[in-house]
Amino acid sequence: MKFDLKITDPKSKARAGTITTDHGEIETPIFMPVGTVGTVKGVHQTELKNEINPDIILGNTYHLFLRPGMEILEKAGGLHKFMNWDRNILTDSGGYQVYSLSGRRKINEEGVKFKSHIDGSMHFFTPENVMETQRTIGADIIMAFDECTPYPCDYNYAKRSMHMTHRWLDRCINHLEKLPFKYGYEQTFMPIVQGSTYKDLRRQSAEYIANSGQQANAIGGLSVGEPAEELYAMTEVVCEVLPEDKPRYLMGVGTPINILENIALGIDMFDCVMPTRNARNGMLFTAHGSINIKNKKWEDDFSPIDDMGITWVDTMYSKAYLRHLFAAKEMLGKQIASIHNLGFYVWLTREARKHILAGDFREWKDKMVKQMDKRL
Ligand code: PRF
Repeated sequence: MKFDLKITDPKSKARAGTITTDHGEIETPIFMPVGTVGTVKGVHQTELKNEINPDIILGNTYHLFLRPGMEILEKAGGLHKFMNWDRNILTDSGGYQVYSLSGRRKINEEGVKFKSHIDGSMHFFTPENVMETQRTIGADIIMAFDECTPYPCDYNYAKRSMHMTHRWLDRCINHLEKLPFKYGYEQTFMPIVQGSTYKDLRRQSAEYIANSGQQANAIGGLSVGEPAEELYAMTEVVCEVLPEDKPRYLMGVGTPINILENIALGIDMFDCVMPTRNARNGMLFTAHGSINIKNKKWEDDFSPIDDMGITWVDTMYSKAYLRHLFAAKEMLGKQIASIHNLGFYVWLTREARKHILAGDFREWKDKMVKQMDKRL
């Protein structure tokens, strides 16, 4: 992987860059649509590629490990071939997904024992076997196995957990050295900063992660219920420590406003289920605020879903029609809303990049944050 930092914004810490991998270029800042089980929910690969047009999507080790399982993915020749996606893929390690299984998992120094949400079977993830699994899935970027702490989190727990995440990182790195790439292209490994909402722990963790000398770095443990101010405060201290010349990925963030504010603090990569999950519940994001399409007020509004939207669904269908599809519980409604929201998120990060390159990012960001903070 190569990262060219093209420009940094003089009035904020925003950056524009290009990551190059064996599956092509990723222009940053970037939003990565989430494709948990090898599908971006409700969106065909052709629509994803031609309409939404992201340079990279996400997959999840936890889900793919349980189903279809590693035997099938290995036979398929990896996830790219299995799902017919020839651009970049990043896989999360399962650190967050098993954390979300609270009550169905047990963490100790060795790893995490958990119960499958599918059939109740028991499994054990360790830093070592998660690296093996990610080799088999074959994403271009693979994540360290970490513990994502809850919010709020007791200081001593956060500290102990952070140190364990650091020890797990060393185990991931040691083990990866013994595991060759499986499919003829390179995989870039990303370590993850933890430390809950404590500045001293965040700084310490960022130093540990930076010193591990990997080609890109991630920040985890945020967007787990803390107020936005705490999220921004943590991003800020971590970005002061992480090296400038490597990409920074803020995991699982967030709303369109969270994304712009974190770009201003120096983040390059984002992912979140919000655009697709909220779409399935009838919530649309636009440049002028969010829309609950199930609301009665849209019943006879025959204007386009979003006349500024970048995808064909935005002007093809009216708000009244989309509202009707949700009322009738038709699956096309969820599909249209998913395409719209993903198109909007990808557009937003592309626009941010344009404004960083043009030198007016701060002004544009402040205007957009105000505009998007509305319910239409
Ligand atoms: N760790 C991992 N994946 C994640 C997170 C984390 O802390 C988060 C935090 N919001 C999202 N996804 N491995």
